[in-house]
Amino acid sequence: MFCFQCQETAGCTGCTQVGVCGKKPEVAAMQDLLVYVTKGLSATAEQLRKENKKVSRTINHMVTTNLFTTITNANFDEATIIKRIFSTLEEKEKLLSQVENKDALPDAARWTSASKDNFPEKAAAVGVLSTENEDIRSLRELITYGLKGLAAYTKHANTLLQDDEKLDAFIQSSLAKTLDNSLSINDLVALTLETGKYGVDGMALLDKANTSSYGNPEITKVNIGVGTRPGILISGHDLRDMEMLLKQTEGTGIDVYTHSEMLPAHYYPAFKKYSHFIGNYGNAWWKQKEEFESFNGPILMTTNCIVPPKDSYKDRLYTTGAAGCPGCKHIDGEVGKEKDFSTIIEHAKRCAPPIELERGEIVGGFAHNQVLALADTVVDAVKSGAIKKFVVMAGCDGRHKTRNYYTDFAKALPKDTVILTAGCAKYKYNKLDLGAIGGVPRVLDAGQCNDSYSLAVIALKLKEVFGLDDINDLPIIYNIAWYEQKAVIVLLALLYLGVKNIHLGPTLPAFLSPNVAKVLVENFGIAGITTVENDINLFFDES
Ligand code: SF4
Ligand code: SF3
Repeated sequence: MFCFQCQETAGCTGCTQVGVCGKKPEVAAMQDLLVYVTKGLSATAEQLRKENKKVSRTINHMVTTNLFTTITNANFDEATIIKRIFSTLEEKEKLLSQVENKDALPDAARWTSASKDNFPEKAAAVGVLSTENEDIRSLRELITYGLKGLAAYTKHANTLLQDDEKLDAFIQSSLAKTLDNSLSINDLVALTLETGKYGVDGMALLDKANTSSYGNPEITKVNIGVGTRPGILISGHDLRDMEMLLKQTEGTGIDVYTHSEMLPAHYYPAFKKYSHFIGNYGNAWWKQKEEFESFNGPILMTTNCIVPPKDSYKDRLYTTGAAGCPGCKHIDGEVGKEKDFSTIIEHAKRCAPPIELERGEIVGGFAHNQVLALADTVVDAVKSGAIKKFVVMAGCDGRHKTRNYYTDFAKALPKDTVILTAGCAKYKYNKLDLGAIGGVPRVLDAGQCNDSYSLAVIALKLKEVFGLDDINDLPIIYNIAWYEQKAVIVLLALLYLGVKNIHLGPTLPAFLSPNVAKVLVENFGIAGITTVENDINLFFDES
């Protein structure tokens, strides 16, 4: 196997024996093949569009679900991935029969196999290392990972019945371009930036889907303690699953808690009416081995990040959507239909209540609508000098000790700074008592990683309010933590919006070749992180 798509890749170069995430070589191989056949399906769909034929929503959803399945920590189940490869090949054959100019298609569109016995050999031939030129490989992977993140956000929007054909067509044509040997480095750099543009569109679509379904997030105090009844813990990013679970558990005597990236569900008005929606249990995804153990009840993983579970609670772990884990029960669903969570609810009734980890409250809900409602207060605080800088610390959390940098960095920030966050990166500092400035908390949590979109909307609004021509003239520092591929699309979206000098850590992506890294450094001022002391000096001397 060879995988280097996430920040925790072995030795900062690539996982070759087994994933640091727990991904086994056979699963890695089937993921590589699923990406390949999805590219083949996309190239075929792209050709059909060129021939003015319609591509169905089923195909669009298949592409996004397949890509989502291969995101870090989303799906460890080889059998599910093989099933997806077969159904993708089947759909592709149907499309292929409608293509007039088959000569225009790449090998990936022509390859098929009726038996899975051929899969390992093909997978070995089409993995990341099959592109020999390291710069082309780097750009192809950067684009593919950005598209994986974009596909995940698109799928969430699709689940809430929001589709954007242009977005799907872009995802598919770009996947096809990653197979095209005639594209130059410059072409691929341009495609990388275009991916960022669609990243903004994808996050905007999801924002519309979430807020039109559940209202605009508002300032909310979230309980981090526990109740006395058995509970179900729900994690991941899918708000439609959240809604269905809350509805189906109402009046059953079962409480519902969020974990990790599902915490922002508490900020939505539509979910506040459920009295059995108790609070958030625990921390970011990587602490689940201890926290799922002590939760005592069943856990529903709607998306990444899954840590392959311990036997002691494996029977309590359920997956749905693109998520999957061998030995865990999967709840199927269809867009527009209600899923049936009754097995999980019945399971919860047999369980003990959760063990208390902590007590208290955390505050969040500072997505664009809420922050813009506070705009006068915020602008006055900036004008009076009470707030000197905003520090965007959005992104992902992870298990490596080096990430304690972000806790120390948050603590070391001058008291006249405000942290803008989104994603599970927040768990590194959202329980610190960092205080408030004129009633505005010093940590403003917009929501999930996709709500980084909110941070961009806020920045653009501030630019307008202060009458600036350039987003980079705002008193905003970007010190972003990344881990998986959703953070890649967030990064590309920020680059597209013209944001410069983003610091990315705890390490730069292994998939950036020295030349590609140089392009990002020279054109966008992308940089890594060093020590808290150095970085604080750097950020606060710059102005
Ligand atoms: Fe390694 Fe990350 Fe790939 Fe898992 S997802 S195999 S940790 S690079
Ligand atoms: Fe976290 Fe996986 Fe990225 Fe949505 S849950 S931010 S790491």
